[in-house]
Amino acid sequence: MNATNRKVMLSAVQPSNTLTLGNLLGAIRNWVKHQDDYECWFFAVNLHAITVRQDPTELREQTYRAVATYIAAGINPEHATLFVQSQVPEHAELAWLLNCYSYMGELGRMTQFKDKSQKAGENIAVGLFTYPVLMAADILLYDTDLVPVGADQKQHIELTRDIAIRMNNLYGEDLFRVPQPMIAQVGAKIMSLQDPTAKMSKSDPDPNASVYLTDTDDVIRKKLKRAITDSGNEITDDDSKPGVKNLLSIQSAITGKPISGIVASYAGKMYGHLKVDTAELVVQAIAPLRDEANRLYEERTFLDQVLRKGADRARERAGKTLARCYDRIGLLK
Ligand code: AQP
Repeated sequence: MNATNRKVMLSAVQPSNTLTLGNLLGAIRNWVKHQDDYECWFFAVNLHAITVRQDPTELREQTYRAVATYIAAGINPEHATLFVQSQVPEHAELAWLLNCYSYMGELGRMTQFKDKSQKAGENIAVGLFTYPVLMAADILLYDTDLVPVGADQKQHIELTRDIAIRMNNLYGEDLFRVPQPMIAQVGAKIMSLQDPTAKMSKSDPDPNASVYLTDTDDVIRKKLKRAITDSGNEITDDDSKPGVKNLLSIQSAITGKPISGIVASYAGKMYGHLKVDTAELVVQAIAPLRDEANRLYEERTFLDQVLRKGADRARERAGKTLARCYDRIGLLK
């Protein structure tokens, strides 16, 4: 336990493009829900974002936009510590140490690396391979107990646990706290609107595949109307109908209603009804957040103040963990 006697929760999103409905339902909404129950650390992982090529101006702007989105979604920077990864150099420093205790074989088994390296073509950055090690450093620096993530990140948390346990065995059980993933029952995996067998991803080159948190109401309605379903017409929660299933789980994640009840309410109705209703629910969920994020995004002095305060707090905590590691490993500081 920490000074406040609350468990520690930590989570982050990459500012690699505008955040999506998947990031909101799979991650940020859960942060907001739990921010008063835990000691919270939420940040934008811009060092992770550069594992694939980024335009510098875009990266800077998307980082501000991500932070504005967290606050607009309801994260209170007075309660949770909000920061940007590159402003806390301890993350990169611990990542190097952890690299020396991580194995090529275990990193090669990460499904996200397999997916992303396929898309990267011939020149795959080493950083894409070691990305989960930086993520382990992000988590272990803050004595984290819980990491709320979408289902896609579960494997990376398991790797973090393996590295922490390995180093604790070598250097003492109190070196790292071993974290747990926290995966929501619904909304854990929102799928692409154009290929419902693939995850909705902010870096998907097809803009119609994702609902971005900056999309206007009309754009949201158009994207949902064009969402790929199948040639059938009965609305059921069936694995053979991934497009329909995705729309049902989006509705369930937004309203909190069980999928069975939503399916029952569509008896005798067509896919068109499901798409229109889902679009309206998504508009209601995104519109106020988008408008507030747009306003905050222009308030650079305020955002910089929040981030400076956040980075100071983060460095204080992270510095202690890093000093402990240097000492145990035998590195002069
Ligand atoms: N489709 C999704 N459904 C539910 N949760 C999701 N998350 C991402 N996509 C979905 C959750 O959002 C958090 C932040 O993810 P990230 O930005 O660190 O990286 P990611 O998982 O690789 O997300 P993207 O959108 O697919 O990013 P790109 O395209 O840049 O790689 C995590 O908790 C994740 O589970």
